[in-house]
Amino acid sequence: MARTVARVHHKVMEVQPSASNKASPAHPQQRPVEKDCEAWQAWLAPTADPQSPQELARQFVEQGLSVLSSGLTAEQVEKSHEEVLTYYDDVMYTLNQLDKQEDLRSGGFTTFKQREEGRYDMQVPHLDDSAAFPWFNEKAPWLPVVRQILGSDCVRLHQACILSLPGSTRQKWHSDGNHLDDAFHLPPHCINVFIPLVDLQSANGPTEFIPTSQLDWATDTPPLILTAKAGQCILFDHRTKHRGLANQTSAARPLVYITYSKPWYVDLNNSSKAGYETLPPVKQRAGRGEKRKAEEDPALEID
Ligand SMILES: O=C(O)CCC(=O)C(=O)O
Repeated sequence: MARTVARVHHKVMEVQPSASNKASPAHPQQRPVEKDCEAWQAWLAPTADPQSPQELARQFVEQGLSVLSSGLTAEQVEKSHEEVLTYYDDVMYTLNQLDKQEDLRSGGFTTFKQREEGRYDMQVPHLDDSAAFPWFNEKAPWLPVVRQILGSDCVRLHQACILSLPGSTRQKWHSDGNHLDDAFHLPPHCINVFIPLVDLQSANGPTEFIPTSQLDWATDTPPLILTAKAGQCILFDHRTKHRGLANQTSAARPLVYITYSKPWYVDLNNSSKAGYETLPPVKQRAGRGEKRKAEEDPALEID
């Protein structure tokens, strides 16, 4: 078989280290294509059943990503959104109380990291609670697609939320994991599912992907910005090139992600705790949920 894959590309070997963070040298003339999930699927396979696990797995293997438009319900999104932002507020409150804001700015903690200014990668403990959040656990609507791609013995490696705050900037292009072989293109071994908890639009910084880059890192396929609705799911191969865009709005953009892999895979890059302190016990503020609602809706009165 012909060599189709370039070596090792992952978070710790990001490309495009341009000082000004301008367009990637790998895609100098390529304007991104912006599509909502349904439009992208209709373009990929106008006659296929867009939600069937088989068709989504086929698109995933071909493109390096696929979308499940019927993801979480509005109620599930709302409860998850509230949990994520409340947890973020509690962590910030705790760090302020302990005067540990500087530790966060210099990288963060094992379970709460600062990726770049204003972009946090935080494990939200309660989301692992199957009784409270079954849709992120054994009732996750994307599981049939994940199993179709990785096999029925696949395992869940990790769950967290990327919170991109107003003013966060565009990331560098990167992938989340390496190819496992230098010479042969192997089937997917690790995938991420992104579940935005707000509607994604150009202004609040959706994730930009390079379809087919899991096959060829230097492909000239134009970048794709999927303006997924809250609760729709984007599944992508760990080897697919992507980056989060800048959040130019005044609202946070939370995006839950869950990583699944073949049972034998150990994700050394993303699971490393080396160099990070443990997050101190998180203190809950009095009236936490009510306080946030009141901030969002000044007409709402609280005691
Ligand atoms: O924020 C995003 O849209 C993507 C984040 C991401 O890819 C990362 O932090 O590795």
